[in-house]
Amino acid sequence: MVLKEIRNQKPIIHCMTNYVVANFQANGLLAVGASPIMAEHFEEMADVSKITDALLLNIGTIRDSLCHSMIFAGQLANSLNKPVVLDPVGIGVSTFRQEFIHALLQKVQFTAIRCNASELASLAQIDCVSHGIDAGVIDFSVPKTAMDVALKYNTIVCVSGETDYITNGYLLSEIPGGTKKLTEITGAGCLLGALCTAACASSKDVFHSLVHLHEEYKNIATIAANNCEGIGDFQADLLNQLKYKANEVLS
Ligand code: ATP
Ligand code: TZP
Ligand code: MG
Ligand code: MG
Repeated sequence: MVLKEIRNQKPIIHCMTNYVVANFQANGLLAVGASPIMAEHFEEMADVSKITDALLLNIGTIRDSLCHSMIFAGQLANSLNKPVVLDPVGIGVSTFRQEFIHALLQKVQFTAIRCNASELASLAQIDCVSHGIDAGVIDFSVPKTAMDVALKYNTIVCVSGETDYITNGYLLSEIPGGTKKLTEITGAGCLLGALCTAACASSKDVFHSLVHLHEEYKNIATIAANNCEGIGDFQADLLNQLKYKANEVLS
């Protein structure tokens, strides 16, 4: 249903994102009927915030100019009551990323934070060694920590992995399943973050929309994995399946 809502609403999604996945995110958003716009310059944030329905802040390849633009865009979206989603990619990798994200969390109210388990640990200031930008060994309770972070920042926390956890601090959904092939391509998490942003823009019941989105994403990925031998084909078929699913729920 969440994909139907996105298709009906056709939200314009402002993605401030990393250069690794920008194209994949744009194609994934188009596949479900949303309209992506990638825009970063500080001077255009005011105009862009007026014409977009939701904002994604993904710090995967963060740099100076983007820091200022992200804070400004986040505050503009807050003042216009438009949803803002944070993907704190690799927050634990550098002190710079940690300090930037903690500053951002003081200045911008997020509708949802989407992350992997190591990124969740950094948000909660729990010691956890990540594997570069990927999740490392997890020796803490992911659902409990996600609930704590959701309460602390008054937001919805979506943690991805073999099992996904979605919580607003009070309600908690666990979503098993999916395919390991999702871990073999870059951008599976970042695309999910872009789709979360579209879901936030398209539904009044954001929590349940995010739960359904995570379920549908795992299901779609499983279909794509069964269709494909290699990861190149898998990445392309993930986009195909997103579009098929979004169209199927329309009819
Ligand atoms: P990482 O940087 O650690 O790869 P990410 O930001 O790419 O994290 P993932 O945790 O890989 O995000 O999540 C992306 C998608 O992959 C989600 O739909 C998640 O449910 C799925 N996923 C991740 N790991 C597994 C797994 N072991 N089995 C099944 N699905 C998985
Ligand atoms: N380096 C910086 S951002 C990025 C890489 C490889 C993409 C990460 O995407 P994902 O969705 O977390 O795999
Ligand atoms: Mg991944
Ligand atoms: Mg990620």
